[in-house]
Amino acid sequence: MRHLLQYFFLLFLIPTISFTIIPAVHSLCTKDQQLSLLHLKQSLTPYHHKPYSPLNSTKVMYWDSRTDCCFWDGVTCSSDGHVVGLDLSGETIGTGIGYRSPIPSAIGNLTSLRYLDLSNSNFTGSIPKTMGNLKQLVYLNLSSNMLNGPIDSIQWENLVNLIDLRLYDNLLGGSIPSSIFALPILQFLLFSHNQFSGQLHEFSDASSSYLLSLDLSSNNLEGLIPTSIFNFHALESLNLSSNNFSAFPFNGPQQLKNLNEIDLSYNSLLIFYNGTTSSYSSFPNIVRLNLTSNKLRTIPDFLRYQSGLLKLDLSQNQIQGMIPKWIWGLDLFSLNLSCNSLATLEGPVPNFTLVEVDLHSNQLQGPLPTIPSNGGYVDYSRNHFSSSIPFDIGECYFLSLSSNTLHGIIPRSICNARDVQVIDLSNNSLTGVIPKCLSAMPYLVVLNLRGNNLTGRISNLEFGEGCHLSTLDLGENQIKGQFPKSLANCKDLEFLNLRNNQIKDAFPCLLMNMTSYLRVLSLRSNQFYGGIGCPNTNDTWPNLQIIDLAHNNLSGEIPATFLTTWQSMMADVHEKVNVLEFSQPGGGIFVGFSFGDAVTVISKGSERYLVKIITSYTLIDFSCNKFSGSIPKEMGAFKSLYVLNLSGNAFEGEIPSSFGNMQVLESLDLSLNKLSGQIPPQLAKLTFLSFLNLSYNQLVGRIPTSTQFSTFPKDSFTGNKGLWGPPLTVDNKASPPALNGSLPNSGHRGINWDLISVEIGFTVGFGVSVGSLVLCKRWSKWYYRAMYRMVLKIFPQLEERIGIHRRHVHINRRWRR
Ligand SMILES: *[C@@H]1O[C@H](CO)[C@@H](O)[C@H](O)[C@H]1NC(C)=O
Ligand SMILES: *[C@@H]1O[C@H](CO)[C@@H](O)[C@H](O)[C@H]1NC(C)=O
Ligand SMILES: *[C@@H]1O[C@H](CO)[C@@H](O)[C@H](O)[C@H]1NC(C)=O
Ligand SMILES: *[C@@H]1O[C@H](CO)[C@@H](O)[C@H](O)[C@H]1NC(C)=O
Ligand SMILES: *[C@@H]1O[C@H](CO)[C@@H](O)[C@H](O)[C@H]1NC(C)=O
Ligand SMILES: *[C@@H]1O[C@H](CO)[C@@H](O)[C@H](O)[C@H]1NC(C)=O
Ligand SMILES: *[C@@H]1O[C@H](CO)[C@@H](O)[C@H](O)[C@H]1NC(C)=O
Ligand SMILES: *[C@@H]1O[C@H](CO)[C@@H](O)[C@H](O)[C@H]1NC(C)=O
Ligand SMILES: *[C@@H]1O[C@H](CO)[C@@H](O)[C@H](O)[C@H]1NC(C)=O
Ligand SMILES: *[C@@H]1O[C@H](CO)[C@@H](O)[C@H](O)[C@H]1NC(C)=O
Ligand SMILES: *[C@@H]1O[C@H](CO)[C@@H](O)[C@H](O)[C@H]1NC(C)=O
Ligand SMILES: CC(=O)N[C@H]1CO[C@H](CO)[C@@H](O)[C@@H]1O
Repeated sequence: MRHLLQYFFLLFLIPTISFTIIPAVHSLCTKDQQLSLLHLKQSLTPYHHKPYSPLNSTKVMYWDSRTDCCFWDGVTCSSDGHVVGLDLSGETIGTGIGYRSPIPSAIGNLTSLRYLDLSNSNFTGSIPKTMGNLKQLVYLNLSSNMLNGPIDSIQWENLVNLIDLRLYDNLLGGSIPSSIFALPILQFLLFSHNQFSGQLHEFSDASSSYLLSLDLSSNNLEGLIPTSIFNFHALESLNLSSNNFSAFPFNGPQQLKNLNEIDLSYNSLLIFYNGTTSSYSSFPNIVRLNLTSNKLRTIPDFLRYQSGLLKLDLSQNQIQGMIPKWIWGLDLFSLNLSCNSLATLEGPVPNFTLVEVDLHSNQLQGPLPTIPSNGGYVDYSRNHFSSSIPFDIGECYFLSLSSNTLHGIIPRSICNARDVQVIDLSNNSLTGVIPKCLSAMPYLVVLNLRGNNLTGRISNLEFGEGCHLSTLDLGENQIKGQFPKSLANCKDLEFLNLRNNQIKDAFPCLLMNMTSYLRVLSLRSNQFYGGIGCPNTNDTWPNLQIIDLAHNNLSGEIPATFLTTWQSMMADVHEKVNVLEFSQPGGGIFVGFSFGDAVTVISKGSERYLVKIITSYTLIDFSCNKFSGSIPKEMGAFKSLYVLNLSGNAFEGEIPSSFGNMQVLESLDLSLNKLSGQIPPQLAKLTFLSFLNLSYNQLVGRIPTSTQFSTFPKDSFTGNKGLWGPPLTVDNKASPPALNGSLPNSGHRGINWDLISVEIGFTVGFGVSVGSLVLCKRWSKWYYRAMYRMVLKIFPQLEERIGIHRRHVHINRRWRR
């Protein structure tokens, strides 16, 4: 700040001149300056090119040789008629049809320029050497173009007046010339998101530098960070994130009194080098230190002297062993040690003041550490903690204890956290009943108690009028009772999983009345009975993507009206892609879960897993019930459905030929019904179909011939009376064979739908399976709120995105700022 003030004059006066004082006097522009600008304009418009359209240019296209150049938009003159400022940012003048312009070297003729902003204008090519002529330059902003090539042929050392140099978000490469770091008054050096490579050399003249902010993030720099980085005595923020640096220096002259923030995340840091115990206390006293995603094996010991530290992120390293006791005494605001291999806590954890503490995905054992009394965000999930949940739970808005081996009951005191938005206690061994007060928490958005041993009656839960739940997951417990009617108050519900319980009730038609947001509904493996036709409802589930009613006692016909509003399953896959690309809701949050991450996961070899989740993301499973009547032909409209399972019911009649329209169907199981007639030849059009089971019906006729059908095993067709042709029978083309069908017997190989469900990530809930892919990636905090809202929308198309990978990486790049 001190230095900012010191340069107040330069910093603020010049823009003032540029935009207010300028053309007070008529006809100021000197002839040579006017010519230089016209020359510039001309070099931006090659003769074979039409002039700029108003959409591309709001400034240059109106430059008119008959008027004074000091009146031209984007141009600023000094009182003696020299052009001192040129602001063409956002003009996108660099773009043409099949043509992109470099920055004209004529720019070097405007030698009085002090302010030059050509940012965000789609310039390509390398930065012209003549830039080195602009000795008066104070600001230079060439950010967000497509400039490439090395920058070391420019005589940077000439630009002795430069205060602010922004080259970020280009494609510039090569090494960063040392001469830039030696510029005497330079304060801002922002070079992120380029392709600079190589090692940084010692900063020889750093001690006379006024550098405040150094951002070299997202490049390809590597090696040791030189000790002389500590010579930039005015430095306030240092961002070296997303490179391949291997070590950060420890000691130095230690003059960095203003340094607040060091971001070293996403590098390959193994050590802080040249540290000795005696020098620990002389490391600059910083406020925020980000070391996420490096290769550290221990918690750096010098941190214990960092009394001013508020935010410390050591997640995604390879830290083993013990969490030292001193870390709780640091008075941090936020501590992230997630995704390491930490095994123990040194001594009992004292009452600490942390507001955000994230220990997830380690191997920590023993009793749960304290849940801080004023905790905001507490994540102890994915460890081996093995106690009961403490009774003195404080206030927090996010509490995850999932995937440990916690036992005992859920204490009622959990409801003391009045403001809590997310509670995740899933995958533990909790017993007892769900405290009724949980259903009355006013701000609760996510309640996940899946995979415990909870008992009691769900009907006891009373969801209040102001219910905000978007996710309720009580699956895989031993809950009894009737479907809670009060759930009708939860109008925002998107995800409801009650699978594998003992709930006994008629189909909950109230879900149809209330929740047009519903995306996922699983009532699988309970005792729901009766028909699923719901009179007196509007039948509106436009967003539904997964409905799993399998293994119940549901009966009757599937009314066509039940299906006709499931627009999400009917959407053209391409339509959906467009929606996603151009109208993301809550764009801000999206940045946290960037597609870049997902794509990275893929490139690191988890293809199968991820793709499986993605491509199976819309699902209808009505298997193992007592549904009867014919299969509604309306199902054929589900153009984006991936999995359809109607097996083990009493469906009769023919397979609707409209099924041929389910373009992306991957898995179709109609086995163990009473279907008759021929297999519609239209099914041969289902080119993505990789699993088909029509066995044990009463189908007749020749199996359609197609390359797709020939890949299915015999088992797909057995148990049908009159079915013939390959793969069932040798194709002698002469006559249908004798009956080959028989009733199901012990030899029948049923499909293990549980397994398949696991594979599509539903048994474990899409949150977790998707989560585990990204959990140890960039973020986890937005996991619930962002994920649940968006991932379901995104994932079916992600595969397509991967196809056009490059474009998205690009979009991503721009989002990240
Ligand atoms: C501008 O500079 C170019 C070379 O960069 C030179 O050829 C040209 O004559 C100069 N034009 C004016 C108007 O000074
Ligand atoms: C920049 O150029 C690219 C390629 O010519 C074009 O697709 C893009 O729309 C341009 N950007 C702007 C902001 O004009
Ligand atoms: C370019 O950088 C200058 C100097 O820092 C700044 O004033 C200007 O706002 C920047 N332009 C854009 C479009 O960000
Ligand atoms: C450092 O740069 C990265 C990537 O450019 C950015 O995501 C991050 O927010 C920056 N860190 C700080 C502390 O500004
Ligand atoms: C990072 O540097 C290490 C050596 O320090 C090298 O083995 C590795 O390949 C580099 N990684 C990338 C992505 O450049
Ligand atoms: C850092 O340590 C290396 C050897 O490990 C040594 O050569 C170098 O001089 C040390 N630098 C400083 C500044 O202490
Ligand atoms: C590192 O952490 C800081 C907060 O301490 C944050 O501002 C920054 O964005 C993080 N960097 C990255 C690359 O996420
Ligand atoms: C921690 O806080 C609890 C209740 O707030 C208190 O009973 C206990 O004595 C405290 N422990 C320590 C070590 O201060
Ligand atoms: C639930 O309890 C039963 C016996 O009561 C036990 O066999 C089972 O392992 C428990 N399940 C979990 C997830 O703790
Ligand atoms: C749905 O709402 C309508 C009108 O409010 C009501 O008549 C009907 O009983 C409701 N149906 C169910 C199943 O709750
Ligand atoms: C059905 O929709 C209409 C308007 O679309 C609405 O007025 C009515 O309340 C809805 N009925 C139910 C039961 O939700
Ligand atoms: C020269 C140039 O960039 N022309 C583009 C101006 O914008 C219109 C419409 O956006 C494009 O069609 C031109 O190609």
